[in-house]
Amino acid sequence: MQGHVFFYDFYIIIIIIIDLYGHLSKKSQEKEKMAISSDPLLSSPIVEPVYNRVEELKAFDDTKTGVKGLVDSGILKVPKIFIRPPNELDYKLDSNLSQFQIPIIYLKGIEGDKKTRQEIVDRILSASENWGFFLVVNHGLPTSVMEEMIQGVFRFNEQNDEVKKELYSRDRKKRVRFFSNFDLYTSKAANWRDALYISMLTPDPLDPDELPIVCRQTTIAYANHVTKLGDTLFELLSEGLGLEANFLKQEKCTESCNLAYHYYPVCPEPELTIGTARHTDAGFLTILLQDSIGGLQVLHQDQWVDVSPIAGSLVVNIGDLLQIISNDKLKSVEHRVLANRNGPRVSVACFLGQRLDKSTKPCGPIKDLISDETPRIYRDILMKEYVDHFYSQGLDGKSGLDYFKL
Ligand SMILES: O=C(O)CCC(=O)C(=O)O
Repeated sequence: MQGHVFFYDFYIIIIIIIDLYGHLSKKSQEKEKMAISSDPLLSSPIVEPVYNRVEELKAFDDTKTGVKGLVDSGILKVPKIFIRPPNELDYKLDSNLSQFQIPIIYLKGIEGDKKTRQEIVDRILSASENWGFFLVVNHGLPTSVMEEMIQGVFRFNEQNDEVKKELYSRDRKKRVRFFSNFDLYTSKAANWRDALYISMLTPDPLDPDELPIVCRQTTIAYANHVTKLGDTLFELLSEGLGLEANFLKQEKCTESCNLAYHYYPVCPEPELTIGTARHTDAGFLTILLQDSIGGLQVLHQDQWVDVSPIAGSLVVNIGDLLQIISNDKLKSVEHRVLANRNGPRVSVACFLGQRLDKSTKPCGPIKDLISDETPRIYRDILMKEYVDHFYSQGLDGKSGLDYFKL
């Protein structure tokens, strides 16, 4: 009997110890979990003992399949490397509040009578001074070329990963390369987009065989048309600035035509990240083709204004270097692209400017635009110097203009 009682007591003590241990370990697990899930930035309550951003960026980069690769793998949460800082997560609040409408300019008639041309020049100048952005219609690019270009970007991104991986590179010397986030390792948060970058240079045309076969013909056709439009816009801008029509062209503003084919995959939590962070463009002029999804916004009078897609139109914006040489008359304005649940979205940006590799002539404010009333604002700089500065800063709204002010 005594032996039985002793055994029973011993049994009770063991049960209490096990229970106590279980309770304590559950408590400590809960504590650990709470410590982690109390972070408002975490999109998922998964226990992550240590977050090593550089390692995660590297792991993402090593996949060579970009953001689309993540989406294809079935993720339902935005990984932490893409999550914007808390103070930048309020973009829904400052979007679409305004009644502003980006200027739309009809280019039909530029070759006609002087009066019509002058009216178009005046509108372009006013839009470039006040908005830095405008839409053009009747611009001469055939609708079929624009549609085929959009389809070409889809075809490139939606082909087999192994083909894209061969082009994946961060080497800026390569004239054709695929990558995700040129500033991946320096930005505060990665952008929800991938890009194919193609550098068409004058007078060294790209060997067409270097272009991905799925968008080869369409790229050649599109680049021909868009650089012609670039020439026309530089003529109209030159006239608007009171210069000879061929002034900006002679400054070799269309020597380099860099095409960026952007692909914005569908995003499961668009409110936590962004498609393209706010930035200004580094070159002279950008001509952008976008599909019908939307998401591009421009900062105007401190408000983000939608650049809603209009069928057949192209978006034009002034880059930093044109602001510099126009001595601040033309404005390079911040813009961004929201991530979205609809889509995917694609766009094609054509950045026009001087060549980086061969341009040894420094550029600075045009002499005719400097006067006692409008004194020189910037020092002379090399295109390469400016673009290197842009790459070292990355996106995120740190315009290089201040850096080059006198
Ligand atoms: O995709 C867009 O609509 C804009 C892209 C952009 O801002 C850029 O390429 O600089």
